[in-house]
Amino acid sequence: MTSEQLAWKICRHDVEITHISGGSHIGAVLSMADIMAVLYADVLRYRPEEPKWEGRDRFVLSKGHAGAALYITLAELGFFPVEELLTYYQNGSRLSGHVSHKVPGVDASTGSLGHGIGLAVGMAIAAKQDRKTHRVFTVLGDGECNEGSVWESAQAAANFQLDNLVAIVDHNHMQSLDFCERTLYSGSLADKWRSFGWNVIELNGHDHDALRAALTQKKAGQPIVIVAHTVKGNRIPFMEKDILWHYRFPHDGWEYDGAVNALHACKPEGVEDPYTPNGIENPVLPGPDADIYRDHTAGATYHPTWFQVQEVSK
Ligand SMILES: Cc1ncc(C[n+]2csc(CCOP(=O)(O)OP(=O)(O)O)c2C)c(N)n1
Ligand SMILES: [Mg+2]
Repeated sequence: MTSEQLAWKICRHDVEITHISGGSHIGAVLSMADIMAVLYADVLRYRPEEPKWEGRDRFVLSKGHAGAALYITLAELGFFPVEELLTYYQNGSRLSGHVSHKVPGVDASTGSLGHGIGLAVGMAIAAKQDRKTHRVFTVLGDGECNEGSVWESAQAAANFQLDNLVAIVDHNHMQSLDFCERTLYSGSLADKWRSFGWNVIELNGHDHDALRAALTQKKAGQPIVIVAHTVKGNRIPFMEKDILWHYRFPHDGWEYDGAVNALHACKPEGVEDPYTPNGIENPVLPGPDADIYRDHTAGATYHPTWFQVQEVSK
């Protein structure tokens, strides 16, 4: 499967399993689908039939609320049956909303923001001490970077010269209730990581070629951080940059139908939709009172003019 196909599959399953379960974090998954797809299609070393294989690269989803992105990826790659995805967020399922290490292929349980990167740093130190050649990758949220523990970890990684560690920050400018810049503005993320001694690469987090090139780089003696500029809710226009879709799930009617058809409008060649193979005929359309028309971000203007958001916050 190509990274483009895998990315689309992540989005399609995401719509389905949040819809069925009434579970959260659809926007956070859509934001990082391309990052996960390039990592697992082209970069990480792993063996689905042997999830604990010693030589595997480690992956920690520090923004553990987007667990569906990891579960879907692992299922699509054969770590466990794809049909199990339909149990996501349900009572008794091992596919808990926040990532669980009980799922084959998951290296660490996460969900308490600010903790995953510390685990990744520990894994990278251990690999060096044991003279192992695997690498450690972790994905953080930009809101998560408000956590002090992120910066303790960043400091330690630079101090221990962890060139086997790669952090990717999903820089979508949003967290759970508002823009990052209006919640706790803390300056340029790239500058901050640079000042903590990391090798910083900034790129478009939806550009697979740029991601591939960056994720395969190595610089002796320095950890790498990729500040990936992304759009929360990417690929589904009515969800993009709308904070509502941090927690909301696609309800029956125009929300689900519209999400499915938005994905069908950008479906790559050679990929099958396991739920609605041809999209939805005669989709329900939003009525005049639909939430889609409401402004959920109090009039703030988003990227590329997001600096205006800082003005609002002063
Ligand atoms: C320590 C901690 N505090 C609060 C939360 C609740 N929470 C879940 S997601 C989220 C926002 C995260 O924003 P960001 O890191 O930017 O992730 P995004 O969804 O935008 O990728 C918050 C505050 C949490 N999971 N952990
Ligand atoms: Mg964010």
